[in-house]
Parts: sequence; structure tokens; C-alpha cells
Amino acid sequence: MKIVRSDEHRKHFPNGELHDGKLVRPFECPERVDYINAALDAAGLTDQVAPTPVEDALLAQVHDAGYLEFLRTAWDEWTALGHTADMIPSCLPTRRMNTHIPEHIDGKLGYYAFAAESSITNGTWEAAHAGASLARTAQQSVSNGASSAFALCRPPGHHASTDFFGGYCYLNNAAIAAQGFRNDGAERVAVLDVDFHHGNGTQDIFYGRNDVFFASLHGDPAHEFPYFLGYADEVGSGDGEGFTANYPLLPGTTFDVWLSALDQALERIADFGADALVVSLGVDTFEADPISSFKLSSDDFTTYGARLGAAGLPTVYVMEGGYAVEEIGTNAVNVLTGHVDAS
Ligand code: OKP
Ligand code: ZN
Repeated sequence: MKIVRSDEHRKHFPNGELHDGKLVRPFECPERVDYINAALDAAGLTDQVAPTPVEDALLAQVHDAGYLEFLRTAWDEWTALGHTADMIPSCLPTRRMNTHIPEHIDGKLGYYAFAAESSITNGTWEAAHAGASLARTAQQSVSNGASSAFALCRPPGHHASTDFFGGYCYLNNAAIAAQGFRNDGAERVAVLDVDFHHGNGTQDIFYGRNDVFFASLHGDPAHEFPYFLGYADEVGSGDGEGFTANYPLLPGTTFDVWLSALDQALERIADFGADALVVSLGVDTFEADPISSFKLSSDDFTTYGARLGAAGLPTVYVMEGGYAVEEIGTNAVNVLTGHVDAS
């Protein structure tokens, strides 16, 4: 398994996250990567590939041009007004309120956001862009013949859609890897999202397409973030009808139930005939995760990694969530070693 990582993620670390009515230290913090790096090294997963920058043309296939321009320039526009604190969206469009894109940076900030826990800071664009480059590089190594690769992306990406950020996500790394596979010749690509939270951004990006199949196992949105997408009756639209599969699971879900949903998702992916697989790897399904409610143990990650490896597809793992920071390395790397040992 090829490993793609960098230190650029450190440029993104907001001062606070709006959580339960308070600004708290963000759960999505740079030490997450330190623990994963240590576990990769301890497991001997050190076959590294140096990242190359993701092309603007690929970013523009996945994201809206105005949104990319906003992300690139937001901090400069904000600080030009004399602001020094992080950018926190506070006025967001809701039903019947998105007819125009405002000109004021405060208005644009809300327009391009879907949640208020995620700030934009000095360095957010650089870190997110570097993360997208890791995903693209991992995908290219697999398109060039490696059987699998892991992109240690931070910030995560699966909540970011064509034109909005939120849920700690700015650029959709998994979608960029999937589109990269298509560009490099794969006819059919599957994205399997095993993060605790529904990958609303990835689903939205591919919802009308039949060349990218999206499957997600996640906390039932009736009870869990992102609340407004990820229900079982969302199956795709137009040409994409039948190419999205959601497995919402109740808070408290145990591994046996989770694993049977995984097997159903893998069966759908096999029926689809995927040429390549992108796994949105969030390990916030762990029993001790501070913001999630599933009951997986560290050993369970090895077990399901083996299921993924046994699927036998060229596979790119893209790091998403996981907030039990001291265990995040063990849990993420257990999936990867499970995969390698079974494939
Ligand atoms: C990102 B990823 C807690 C509400 C949820 C956002 C969670 C983002 C998760 N106060 N806040 O999918 O791991
Ligand atoms: Zn998550």
C-alpha cells in the first residue's frame, strides 16, 4: 500500500469550533495526523509517494468556479476589512433565500457554507488544497498500477459539495480521487463512505451520474449530523437513479449490524462492476469517539479492512473523520493492514 502524506495540513487549525453552544477547541485537530503517522510507521506502512499538486482542471470538474475563487481569496478579503479572528459563517441562506450571491465577504461566507462549526482561517485554502493533492496523487499511483494507496488528508472532505463547505470539510478529496480515476481511464468508480457521518458532499456531487456509484454507512440523519441528507430513500436522480445507496444506522449501532450493512454495500458495488474503489475512511465509528455513537472496537477495524481488501478492487483510502485522537492511528491503520493482509 502506497502512503501519501505531508505537513501542509498544519496550516489549518481554527481557534474554536461551535459545539453545544460554546466555542471549544476543534475536535478536528492537527495531532490527529501525528497519531496516524506514528501508527503507519509502527506498522511498516512507509512505502511513500511524494505528492504532486492537484490540477486546477480537476478541481473545476468537482467544484464550482465561484466557490473555488471564494476559498482561495476569502481570508485576504476578510483581513482587508481589518478582521483578525477566524471567519465563522453566521448568516446562512435557507429555504427560498438563495437567489443571488452577495458581494460582501460576510454574505459570501454564509452563501458558501452549510454549517457554522467550521471556520476559514489563514492557511485553510493551502491545507485543503494540499489535502486534495494527496488524494489525487494516491489515485494516480493506483491508476499507474499500485494495488492500493492511502491519502492522509486533513482537513477531511466528504461534507464539502460543489459549492459549499462545512462539517470540517472544504474540498472533497474523495470526489477528487473518484473523478481522477475517471479521467485516467476507469469506466466505473465506486465511492464507499464508512465515516460515521453521511458523506453528503460526495453524494451531492455524483447524485445525477451513473459512472460513479456512491454508498454510505452512517448515523441516521434523523438523529445525527449532517441531518439534512443521507436518508435511505435517496437513491440518485436522472441518469444517477440507482447509483446512490444509503445505510442509515441508529445511534448505538454495534459491529455485527454495521458489518451486515457493509456487506450489502459491497454487494451493490460488485453488481455495479466498479473498476476502482475510493474509501472515505472515517474512524469516528469507534466506540470511544467523542462526537459519534457507534460501537466499533479497534479490532473491528481490522476485520472490516479485510472485507474491503477481499473485494479485490484497486483502492484508494482517503482519510476523513475520527476524533478519539489517541486511538485514531491504531484504528485507521488497522483498516489498512486488514486490507493488505486480505488482498
Ligand atoms: C466531520 B466528519 C457536534 C455536531 C457535529 C460536525 C461534525 C463534522 C464531522 N456538535 N459537528 O464527517 O468526521
Ligand atoms: Zn465523521
